[in-house]
Amino acid sequence: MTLVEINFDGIVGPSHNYAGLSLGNLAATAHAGEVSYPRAAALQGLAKMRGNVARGLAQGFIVPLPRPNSRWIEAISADERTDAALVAAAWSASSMWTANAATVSPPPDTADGRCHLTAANLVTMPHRSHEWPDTLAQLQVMFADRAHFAVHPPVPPCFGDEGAANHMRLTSGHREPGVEIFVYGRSGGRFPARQHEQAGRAVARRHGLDPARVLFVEQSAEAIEAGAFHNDVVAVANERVLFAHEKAFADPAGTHAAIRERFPQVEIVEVPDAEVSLAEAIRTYLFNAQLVTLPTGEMALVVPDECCESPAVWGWCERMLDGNGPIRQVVPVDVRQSMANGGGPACLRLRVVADPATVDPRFLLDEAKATRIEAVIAQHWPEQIDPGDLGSESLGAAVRSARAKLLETLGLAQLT
Ligand code: SUG
Repeated sequence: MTLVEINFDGIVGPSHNYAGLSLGNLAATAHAGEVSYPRAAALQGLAKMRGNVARGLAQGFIVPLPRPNSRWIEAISADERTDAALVAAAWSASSMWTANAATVSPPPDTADGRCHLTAANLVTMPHRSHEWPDTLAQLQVMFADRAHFAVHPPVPPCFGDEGAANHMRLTSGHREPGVEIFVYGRSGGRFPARQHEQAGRAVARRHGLDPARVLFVEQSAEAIEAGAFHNDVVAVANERVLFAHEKAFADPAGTHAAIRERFPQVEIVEVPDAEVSLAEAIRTYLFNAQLVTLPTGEMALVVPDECCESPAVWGWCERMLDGNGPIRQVVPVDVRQSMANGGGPACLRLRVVADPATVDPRFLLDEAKATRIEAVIAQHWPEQIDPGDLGSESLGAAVRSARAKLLETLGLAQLT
């Protein structure tokens, strides 16, 4: 068994649009009503994946879910079909942010030595609440090898669960046992707290995690209030490193102490608010970065281009690189179409520690397959969508047929 971290990116779907559906997600709200560019969005996402393949990292993907979701819209009464927000919810390409697809516990952490995945219920936002049945079905195909994977349905909908976006893992190496940190928010503020504490606890139990190597940490209310609707907007972990904003957690000192107690080797790279304000961190998505270990053993931070354009953020990155901290490279990528909906490089990927040989190979990416996917996107993805077009029959047909072409190319017609 060769366990490695595989990043499964969401291929941006052909219905990518800006409908302003996520209260508390400041970027999505600010861009509501703008024209989107699905083809450019999907090509940006694919270029990010290719960059990581070129860096020697294992890369996979998750295909877009069927949109518009006719099953869901048919469950809604005829009158409501004319409600623009419900129509937009049925058309949303939000499954592209695969960090919200599931929570993943790698084999070294679980009681039965399998990799456990629990699909997220995403109940807080209506447009995301109908993702899970198709996500679950796809995960079951991707990880059909029952000797190595256990794929679970979501936790009960009374507990909002947004998946890996609120989950971090610290370990001396991906194939070693880790400490899993489940971050949750408390409701009562201006914006919804999308991750419920009990959801994390239920996931930890069903994954068979050792209670001595699990932590439940409260996200700071100030961070949620400032637009950090998921913890991965203000913190990210990779192997022994935790990279976080000073105001990410409700009790930073207590959180650091609890982490050190369970994992003394941790290196905490904390960005002070005085150097990069919470608002600037959220605007640029510095923490919604992919913190990855390169084949050389060095760590790189794959950040959105927006970080380079911020004097405060880029200045901080340069000072970090001048020092002798554990993060040795900062790699900017252009994912602007996704960023405008509040989704950075880290939102676009689900991390799974597994032996690639045990994963359905149709979901693994190499350069030749990237070229085939690129051709389908270039030929079939709509060039642009005005939110006023959502609901149109001709656009619906174009979106369905674009997805069908992709599935056909990948040998995944069974997901139709
Ligand atoms: O759930 N945006 C997504 C962004 C998800 C980012 N994921 C992570 N942080 N892991 C969300 O808020 C906007 C859709 C719209 O408004 O049309 C949206 O769903």
